[in-house]
Order: sequence, then C-alpha cells, then structure tokens
Amino acid sequence: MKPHITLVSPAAPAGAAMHMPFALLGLGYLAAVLEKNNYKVDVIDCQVLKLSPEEFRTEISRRQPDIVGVTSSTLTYQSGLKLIKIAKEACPNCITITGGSHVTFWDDKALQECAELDIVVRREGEYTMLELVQRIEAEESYDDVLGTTCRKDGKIIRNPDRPYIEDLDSLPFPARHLWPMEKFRELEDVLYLATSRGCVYWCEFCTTVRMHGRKYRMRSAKNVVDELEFLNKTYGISKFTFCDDAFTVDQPRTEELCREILNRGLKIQWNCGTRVDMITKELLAKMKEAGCITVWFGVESGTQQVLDAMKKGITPELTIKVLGWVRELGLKPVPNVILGFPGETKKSAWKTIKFVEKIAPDDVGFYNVATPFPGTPMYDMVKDKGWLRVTDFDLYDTTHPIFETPWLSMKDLGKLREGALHHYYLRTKFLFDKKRKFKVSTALIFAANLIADVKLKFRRK
Ligand code: B12
Ligand code: SF4
Repeated sequence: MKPHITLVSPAAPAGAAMHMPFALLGLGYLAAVLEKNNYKVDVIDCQVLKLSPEEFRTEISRRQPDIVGVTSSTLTYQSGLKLIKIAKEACPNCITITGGSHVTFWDDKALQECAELDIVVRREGEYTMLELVQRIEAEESYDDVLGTTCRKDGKIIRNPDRPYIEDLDSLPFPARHLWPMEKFRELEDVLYLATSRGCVYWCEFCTTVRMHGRKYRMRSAKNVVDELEFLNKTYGISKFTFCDDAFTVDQPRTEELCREILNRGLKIQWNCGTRVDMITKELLAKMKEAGCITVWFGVESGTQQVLDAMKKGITPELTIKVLGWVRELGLKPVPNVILGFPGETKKSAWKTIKFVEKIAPDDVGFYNVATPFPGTPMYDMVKDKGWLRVTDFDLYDTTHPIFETPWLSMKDLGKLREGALHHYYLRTKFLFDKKRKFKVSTALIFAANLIADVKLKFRRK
C-alpha cells in the first residue's frame, strides 16, 4: 500500500522574533515531488495553525500517517524533536524523518538526542525523501540511501552526500495548496518563491552556502515567470518576495527575468536580496521597470576589518555607492547587518550603526546579533576558543547574544543592538523629515524609544 506522509513544521519557541507565517518552500518542494509521484501528502504547520504540542498530538493521532517528516532550523530544532516524540507516541508504527538547515550539521547528535527519530536527511531533500518513501513502500531496507544519517545495528551511520539537483526547472512548483493560503492573505498580501540555490561566496557565518553548495544553481527565467504567472492567476496576488540569498549572481539571467516579466505584461511588485558587488545601476533600473520595489543587501558591517574577518569580500565604499544608486532610482534599500562578529568592538559596532543610518536614512535596517549556527566556521571558531555561552538553541533567533569574545561581552552586545534601534529613531533627520507626515504611530515610536534610551543611558552609568 502507498504510504501516507505528513510533513510538519514546528512553531518557533515562545518569545522568539518571528516573521509572518507563509507556505515554507522547503516542505512545499518535498510535498510537490511526493505528490507528483502519486503519494498522499498533507502538512501540519504548527506555526501557522498556532498548535500547542498537545493540539499537535490530537491532529497527528487523527491523521495516523505512515511517515512523518519534520523540518527545522536551529531555532526550531528542539521544538521539532518534541513533535517527533509526540508523533511516535501517537502513531507508534510511523517512521520519523527530519531535515533542514540545523540537522544537516547536527545529524548524529539529533539521533543521539532523540530515540524516537529514525532518519536525518542532510542538505537538499526532494529526491532523498522520495527514495526513502519508495523504499519504505517496497518494504526494502533504507539504511544506505544517499544523503541520510540513520541507525544500523545499534550504531549511527552517515551515508555519503547526494549530489545536488542540477536542473532546478525539473522540480514542480511548491505544493502551496497544502497550506491555508486564504489565511495568509488576511495577514500579508505577498507570496514567496525561490529562483536559485547555493552561492558562489563562502561567508564565515552563513549556513546557506554550506547547505546548498558553493555553486549557483538557478531556474530559467521562463520557469520562474511561469510560477509568478501561475501564482498571480491562482491566488490573485501581485506582490512577491524572492527568497534567494543572492538574487543577482547571474546578472544576464536577472535581466532576462525582468524582460520576461515585461514581455508577458505581468503587473506585479517584488522584493529581492543580493550582494553589493553583484549588481549594476543599469540592472537595478531594469529591475525597477519590471516591478522591483525593495532590495535587501547583506551589508553586514561598516568596517573593513569586520567585513574581512567575515570573509564577506565587499568594502564599505562599494556599499555606499550601490545603496546610493538604489535610492537614486527610487527603490528602497534594506541593509542587513550583523553586530558582534568575532573581532567586533564597541567602537566598530557604533561605526556600523552610524554607517547604516547614512546609507539607509529612511528605513531601519535589520540589526542581527552574530549567531554561531552549527555547520559554519563561525560556530567552530566560537566553540574552539571557548567563547560559547548559550547552548539553548531556542535562543538562536539572531536577537539574543550567544557568545562573548575578549573584545565584546554579551551584555555590551545586547546593549549595542538596543542602542542601534533607539539611536535610529532618535535622529533629528528621522524625526523632522518633512516628507514624513505626523502620525500617532510616529509619536508612539518616538515616546517608546525616548523612554528606552533614557533607561539605557542610566544602565550604562
Ligand atoms: C525564507 C527564509 C526564511 C523564512 C522562512 C523560514 C523557513 N524555515 O523556510 C523566514 C522569514 C520565516 C525566516 C526566518 C528565519 N530565518 Co531564514 N531563511 C530563509 C531562506 C532565505 C530561504 C529558505 C528557503 O525557502 N530555502 C529554499 C528551500 C528549498 O530550501 P530549505 O528550506 O533548506 O529546504 C530544503 C532542505 O533543507 C531539506 N529539508 C528541509 N526540511 C526538511 C524536512 C524533511 C523531512 C526533509 C526530508 C528534508 C527537509 O529539503 C528542502 C528541499 O530541498 C534561508 C536561506 C536559504 N537559502 O535556504 C534562510 C535561513 C533558513 N534562515 C536562517 C535564519 C537564521 C533565520 C532566523 C533565525 C532569523 C533571521 N534573522 O532570519 C529566522 C528563524 C525562523 C525559523 N522559524 O526557523 C538561516 C538558518 C540557519 C540555521 N541553522 O538555522 C538560513 C539558512 C539563512 C542563512 N544565511 O544562514 N527565514
Ligand atoms: S553572500 Fe550571502 S548566501 Fe553567499 S555565502 Fe555570503 S551570506 Fe551566504
């Protein structure tokens, strides 16, 4: 009999900084490949449905799947393990599988930490999951499937990696219909999609490139615009976010994509993210013409010393130039910043905060706290040097300090992040901007930040 598969997304730990919920692309692709092969698949997204562990127990008991596949990141790893335990209790005969950006680098430990977990799928999961399901269906052994770590004769074995999928166009579009799409619309009028996998850089803090490889694999412009058109027709949505880490690595492909959107007369708006060294003013202008409104940049730091330590391969001067073009063209630049990377001092962090205010004066950037995710050189460094202080992954949401270095304590890093936000809102340029209409919300932000700032100053004394 064909197995019934339930894919599960855990909720983020209480109090963690979280984004609006949406149909996760990783699970969406897994589900689409399984459906294409005629398997019965459903999804329980605990974040979206706001399910408590006990409500999840009721839901999984009712469905009684043969295979349970749980996704997780570092932040949701522990919540994911709890759900695997519950699933095994509620459906004792089910096979439990997990995958995602954390367990890929925590595979043996996950199996040690959770007796109810049967298999870890490392890196890209579509064809590994399909092969596992096919073997389970055929009642064959599955302990030698490429890309998995599993148990055999009481030992944990790590099978070789599965080669990456070269032809991304061959994948079906994510099975978004398994999510309550109408519910998302009430929250946010945007759909998410990914046009590439992997990256050609090798930044010290980045999980993505270690997950998806140091080669930029991309879908064709036609295939991407087919998906945009499909989503536009099916859900009536005209706003999109490209989740690619570096959307413009292949500039001719980006140009072609813009041309294809224009040729098909698609009236859409979209956001994307990229690196400052992989874009030109001409390309930005084409992107704007094709509906682009916001571009995030991995600015990371305003000092060359920290950028070099991160192996980011960019300069603050280039960032100033490129974000200048973005603003000149009427697009919105959003800088992503990491405070507290090893080597950062209070002085360099403040230099970065002022830098961000200069390059994006109209909108606050994202100030992330440097977080050592397993699988990255940054994690190994922080651990080997004995700097790691927080091992509770529920706190790895990039707002909590996790380690301290001889140059920066966790307390100071926490204050720096708070200070960065307060400083932003207290700038006279922001407050007295003639273009900004006075709103109650602006007054409230101002008041809240003023109080917080005073508190912060007292604390520093
Ligand atoms: C979109 C996105 C988000 C979205 C959705 C998150 C999600 N879980 O999909 C939002 C905005 C919510 C988000 C938030 C955060 N994110 Co984010 N995000 C991304 C991004 C840019 C794309 C994810 C994606 O769709 N990828 C494409 C799909 C196809 O790949 P995938 O998700 O890895 O899934 C494949 C495999 O992992 C595997 N797989 C995954 N699950 C399962 C389950 C089973 C059973 C199997 C068999 C296989 C399998 O198969 C999938 C298909 O090939 C990635 C970077 C990236 N390129 O992956 C960062 C990334 C996942 N995010 C990251 C981080 C740090 C965060 C945040 C902590 C904070 C922040 N500052 O962004 C929060 C935490 C959110 C959470 N609940 O976990 C890190 C994760 C590092 C880590 N070890 O956890 C990444 C890798 C970015 C990076 N540069 O390092 N994020
Ligand atoms: S450029 Fe972005 S995706 Fe590429 S390695 Fe650096 S942080 Fe990761």
